[in-house]
Amino acid sequence: MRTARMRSDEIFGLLLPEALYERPIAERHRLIFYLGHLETFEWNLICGGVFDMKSLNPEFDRLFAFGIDPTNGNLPTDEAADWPRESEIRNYNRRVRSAVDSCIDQTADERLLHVAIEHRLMHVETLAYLLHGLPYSMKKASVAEEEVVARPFIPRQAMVSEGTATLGLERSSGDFGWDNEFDSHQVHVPAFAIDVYKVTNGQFLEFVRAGGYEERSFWTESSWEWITASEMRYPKFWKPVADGWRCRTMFADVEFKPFWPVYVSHAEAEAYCKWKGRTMPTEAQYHRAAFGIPDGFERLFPWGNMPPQNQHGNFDFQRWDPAPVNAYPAGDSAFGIADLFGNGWEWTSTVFAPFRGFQPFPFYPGYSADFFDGNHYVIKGGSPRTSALLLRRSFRSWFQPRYPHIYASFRSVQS
Ligand code: AVJ
Ligand code: FE
Repeated sequence: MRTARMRSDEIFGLLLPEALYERPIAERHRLIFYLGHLETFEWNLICGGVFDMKSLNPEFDRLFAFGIDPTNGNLPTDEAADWPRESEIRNYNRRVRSAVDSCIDQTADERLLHVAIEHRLMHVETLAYLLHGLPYSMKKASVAEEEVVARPFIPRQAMVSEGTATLGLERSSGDFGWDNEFDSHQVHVPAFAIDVYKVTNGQFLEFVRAGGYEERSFWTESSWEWITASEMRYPKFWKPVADGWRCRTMFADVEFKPFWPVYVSHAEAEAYCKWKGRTMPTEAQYHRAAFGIPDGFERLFPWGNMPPQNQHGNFDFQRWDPAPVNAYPAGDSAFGIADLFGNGWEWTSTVFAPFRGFQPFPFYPGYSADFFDGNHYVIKGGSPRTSALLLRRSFRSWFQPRYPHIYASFRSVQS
């Protein structure tokens, strides 16, 4: 919890004070909401939820309780002035933190502590992508990041032999997992070919140049509606300039990075695959490619059973931005596939749905169940801003298909 708080303090520390009341992504709350949300969530879950402690601020306990998911175009209509002052929230946060600390040792159900910590860490990533799109002038001076130079490579596909993928987490393991990670089960996966590297900016540029955003047949009906209405013509993380493109990183616009993974929405990734005559991997294909080995056994991590270390991938806050797709060979899976954990989440073609045996947490019933609506897709892996704590095989995240703001990459498969 101490480390997680350090991470969330760090990200709020990047903002100049006036930026706190901005709403950089229309479908999400203003940044100020998240300043209260992390502590309120923990208060409601533990101090209020388990210990029935007397509220420090009943209004805040409600105001900051839940984030929003963009549903049927209903965007928040609030104004900056509707929100409490920063100092009031920071004051409340200080008191909540010490209340949470006083409860931690006495909380019998350890899952609540995992939920609190992982919830905070997930929002540290949410905050990173929310801040990403802000004008650079709203952020404090950046930390200079060492460039990872790309070694030459040739994009290719690898064969993944037929086999079994274990999805989910065994209840009897006693390991923590969110409600959507249970039950564990096996899926038979026929042989397929998959991109060894994530699709790069350079490859995606070929799609853009080929008129991919103007060709109706690459898009589903709702995606086509979306790109025409929003006039999307290129990935959100790119910036058009007179002689080509630049990349929008956390702290600056930089030269185009052809060997970085492209970050795009599910809809754009799907259109690219359609153009290539391929598909996106299913959740089970991702598992087989990442954790399978040719003769049948499975690993805990793509690289083996060793816990994550920096050389295994671009995750756990090592960097703010991507690295070339072949920068972490120590992280390759048994099939020789690169970057399956880190350097960008990976879109799958699997609609987010419960596994057989799913049971919502009684203390947080809506965490997953609110999103079993057929309009969210599973993402796997992790990004540069994903804590190593979340890098477990069974961890699943999900987003709507036309949400271009997250650190999500993809690769294509051929069945
Ligand atoms: C699991 C990352 C999709 O950000 O909407 C945070 C995590 N849920 N607070 C999200 C979450 C409630 C969730 N994701
Ligand atoms: Fe939340």
